[in-house]
Amino acid sequence: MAIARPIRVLGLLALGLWIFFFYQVFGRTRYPKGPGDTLEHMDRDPNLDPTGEPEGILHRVEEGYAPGPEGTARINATLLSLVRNEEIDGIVQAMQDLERTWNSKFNYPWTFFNDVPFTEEFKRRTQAQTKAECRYELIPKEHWAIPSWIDMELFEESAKILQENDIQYGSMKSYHQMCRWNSGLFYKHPALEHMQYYWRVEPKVHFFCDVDYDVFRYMADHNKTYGFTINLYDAPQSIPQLWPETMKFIAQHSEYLHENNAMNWLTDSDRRPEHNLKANGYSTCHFWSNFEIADMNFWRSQAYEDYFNHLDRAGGFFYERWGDAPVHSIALGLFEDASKIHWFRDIGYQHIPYFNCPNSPKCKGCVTGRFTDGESWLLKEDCRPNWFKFVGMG
Ligand SMILES: Nc1nc2c(ncn2[C@@H]2O[C@H](COP(=O)(O)OP(=O)(O)OP(=O)(O)O)[C@@H](O)[C@H]2O)c(=O)[nH]1
Ligand SMILES: [Mg+2]
Repeated sequence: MAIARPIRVLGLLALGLWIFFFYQVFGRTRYPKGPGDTLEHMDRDPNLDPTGEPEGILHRVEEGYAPGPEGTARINATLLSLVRNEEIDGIVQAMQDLERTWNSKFNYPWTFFNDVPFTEEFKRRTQAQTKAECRYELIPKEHWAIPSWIDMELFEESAKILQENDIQYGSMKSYHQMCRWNSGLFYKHPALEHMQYYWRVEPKVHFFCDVDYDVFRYMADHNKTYGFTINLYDAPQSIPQLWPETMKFIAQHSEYLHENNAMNWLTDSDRRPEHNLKANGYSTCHFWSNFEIADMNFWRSQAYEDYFNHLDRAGGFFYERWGDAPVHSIALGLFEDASKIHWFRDIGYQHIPYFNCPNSPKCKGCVTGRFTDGESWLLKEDCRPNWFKFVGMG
């Protein structure tokens, strides 16, 4: 019996819809659901181990952390945020998380930076989130401006290539300026002249775990330079000349290499050989710098100053999209004692789409050991196992 053509078409359409429906429900690789999801990428995820506070001396609230001059237990340190007026909701949310889990106990000041003046609304709403002092600082023009030696035509051409390679924000001028400022200028702002440590906070990030000790004094007491939570691979197309330029610098300044450096970590080519290849010798693994707790004396050292100036002159902050994360990470990996780099495994953290979520009763709102809540391909961006292997944890 012949079936009329419109009916056949409808039948086929219905069948197609059913196949699509079943594929959506059962067929697609779903995003990772929780504990153990990243295990295929490493033998054992340390985030699944019960996590407590770090060992050694810890300074607690009882020692005197009230807001104002009574808070004498505080050291020279600040929470630090480069942020736009339009991001007010995002920074308020991030402040609420960090105040709830940590700073309402320790009352470290917040310092906000912007390339344009902060609005009164921004000041009012951010100050309302904390008992601690808030400072609002304008970035000097000469710190933000694109350097005179950058050829803007070449920048525009390069931006097109970055865009073709799907490099996020590659053609956005201000993004390049932001990366350069975060790499080599923020700690030169007069408002930070007397500050030694900072904790960098971005809008919309989340903090999940109660932290009951002074993390800045932890850094000082344990002689730590840099603290991180997440390690990621970078897009090699954003930094093809970063490692070659770094090698040129090292050839001229071998005296800056630390004897206990992390060169083996920086140059790993076992886990993602094609990344190392495309980045010309650098694994692209870096400390994800939207979270960092660090000692600015390292950035102020002669080694880092010379390194930053070398990179700045080479132009890659504009002709490529060198981020402050790989720049900071490479400098730390080469010029610092690797034992001064600390994984803050106990600080539950999220910047979309990645997490650090420890196994601890102090944490709420994240899934223990979950690395991402995005698509499953994001898992391969995880390079924490490289660091764990390097420091002998994995
Ligand atoms: N004042 C100011 N802040 C900026 C500018 N560009 C970026 N920032 C801040 O710099 C930080 C990093 O910028 P983001 O846009 O978050 O960059 P990202 O983290 O790589 O990208 P996302 O995945 O979109 O978060 C954030 O704290 C921003 O608020 C700018 O032009 N002016
Ligand atoms: Mg961000």
